[in-house]
Amino acid sequence: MEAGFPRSCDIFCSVVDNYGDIGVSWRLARQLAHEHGVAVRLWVDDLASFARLCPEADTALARQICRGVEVLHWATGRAPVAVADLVIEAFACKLPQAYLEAMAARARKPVWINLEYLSAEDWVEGCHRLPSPHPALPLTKYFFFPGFTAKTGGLLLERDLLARRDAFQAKIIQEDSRTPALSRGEREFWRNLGVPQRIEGELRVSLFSYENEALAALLAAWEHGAQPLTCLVPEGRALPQVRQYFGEAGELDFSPTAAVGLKSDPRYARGNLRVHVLPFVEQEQYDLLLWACDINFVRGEDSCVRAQWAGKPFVWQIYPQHDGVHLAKLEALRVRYTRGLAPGTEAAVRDLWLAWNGGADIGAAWQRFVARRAELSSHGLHWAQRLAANNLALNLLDFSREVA
Ligand code: TRH
Repeated sequence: MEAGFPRSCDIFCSVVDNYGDIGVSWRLARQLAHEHGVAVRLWVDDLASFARLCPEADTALARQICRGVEVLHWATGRAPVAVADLVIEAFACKLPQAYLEAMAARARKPVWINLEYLSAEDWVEGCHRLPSPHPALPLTKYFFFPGFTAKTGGLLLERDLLARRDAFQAKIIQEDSRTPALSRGEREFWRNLGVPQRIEGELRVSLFSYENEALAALLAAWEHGAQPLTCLVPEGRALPQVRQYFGEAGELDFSPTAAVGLKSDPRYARGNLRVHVLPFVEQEQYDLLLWACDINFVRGEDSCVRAQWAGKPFVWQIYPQHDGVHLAKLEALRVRYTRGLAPGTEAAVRDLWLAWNGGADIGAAWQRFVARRAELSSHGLHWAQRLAANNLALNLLDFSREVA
């Protein structure tokens, strides 16, 4: 198959819950368009969720161009359009029947991919690239699994991300200075966000999570801890608990400032803990937050991957499922990620991840985790480097050429 294939791609995304589905779809869409010159159409059924990630999007428009990607409101009853070379249904969303029929009618059949959820479990290798013939139409769908090993589809990683991260994090050498030597990028980032610069000896933590039973105990451990700690909480599901911890009630107003589009307000302080609430920012800005913090609490799928690219120690709250199967998934990543670490460090990660996902005694687990921060920081950079060898967008394009 020629190198220029595929020239066009339709990504279909049905937003089930939260921001992970559209977060991954939007990231993939931009990568295919910007880095590989593919004409991408992103079909999304919930433009309001999309607009959280792409603030310039107009939720009233059925069709618009956002950052080089054609974004279409995937409304039921919409007339079929010309079928693309590559068709991706994100997370097993169901393609419209009319579109499927148009795919089948095309002389040269499009490559049809079901992009699956991310898991570090072993079974993924056996399911990645499996074909699934359509029961009635002359079409074959292929399962494409992101993952952490060479036999999976890999992870979404922008071409220049790690270089940008390194440039952002590069420390300025400051002789005779007692304050931490931050890079200019980092200093500007905090200034734009309205968050004070670090104070001596401070630990800076980002906290993106679902409602979490362990949150109050974690905040208490930080409040009473020996080290000053600044916690940055993006607006969202954890916020009511944070506010409750500080004895607040009522609605918050998140009107962004016109100048920078970011405003950090309100803030809380007690003991050694300061908390700043951040508005939900664009994905690129969220990356900067992960790069600028010492430790990141992340959730779901995409923010968990971004924390791994950040190379900093991270704590993952997995998306909970009724039957508890998520715990096996949590353990699978924990085992892969901690392989090769000193036993005490491995145990520290295990204990904190478990405590954060429904276990007990998070205060003690936090102390042990923080004590291992130096080892986890250098490990995180190596881990990111290792994962970077398996790039999902490249693999997807190679696979499309192979099966076309
Ligand atoms: O929002 P999530 O909880 O999404 C989840 C998971 O994807 C889960 O696997 C899925 O089954 C469930 O939804 C339905 O967490 P996730 O995956 O981290 O997605 C959040 C996205 O939001 C991610 O792309 C990062 C982005 N983000 C921003 O762009 N700005 C922000 O300020 C923050 C906090 C996040």
